[in-house]
Amino acid sequence: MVSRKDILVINGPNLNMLGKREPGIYGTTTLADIEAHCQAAAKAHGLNCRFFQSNNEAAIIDAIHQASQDNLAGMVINAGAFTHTSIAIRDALAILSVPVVETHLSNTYAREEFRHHSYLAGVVTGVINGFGIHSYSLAIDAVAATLAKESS
Ligand code: DHK
Repeated sequence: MVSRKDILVINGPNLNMLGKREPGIYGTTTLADIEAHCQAAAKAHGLNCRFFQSNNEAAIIDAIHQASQDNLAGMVINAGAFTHTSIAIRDALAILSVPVVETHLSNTYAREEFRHHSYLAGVVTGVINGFGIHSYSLAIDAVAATLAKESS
C-alpha cells in the first residue's frame, strides 16, 4: 500500500545498465546501489522509497498516472534520454501536485548540446544535476525540505 510517506523514484531508459554503461560518465554505481542510497536518504527523513525503472516511455507515463492517484509524498525522476525528447512525460508530470525533483547523475549542461534542454524542468519543483549517486540523495533531501516548508 502506498502511503503519504512514500517517495516514488523513477529511472528511465538505460539506467538499468548502470555499472556497465559508459563508466567514464556514469561511474560503476549500479541501479541497486542507487536504490539502497535513496532508501537510506529517505529513512533519515522518516520517509520511504518505492522504485520504478523502465526503458519504455509509455510505461513511465503510466507509472506517473498511477502516482497521481496514489497518496505519495513526492517523486524523484531521472527520465534518462526521455528528459530531452518527451513532451508526453512532461505533460504527465504536470498532473502531479506533490514535490517532484528531476535528477541526473551527470552534469547534462557540460555534455553534448542536445542534453542541455529538458522538457521536464519547467513542470517539476526543481532539478539536481551532476553529483553522481548523490544527485539522488540530494533530490530526496529536496523533497523532504519542500514537504517541511509546505507543512510549516
Ligand atoms: C542519463 C541519461 O540516460 C542521459 O540520456 C541523460 C542522464 C543524462 C544522467 O546523467 O543521469 O542525458
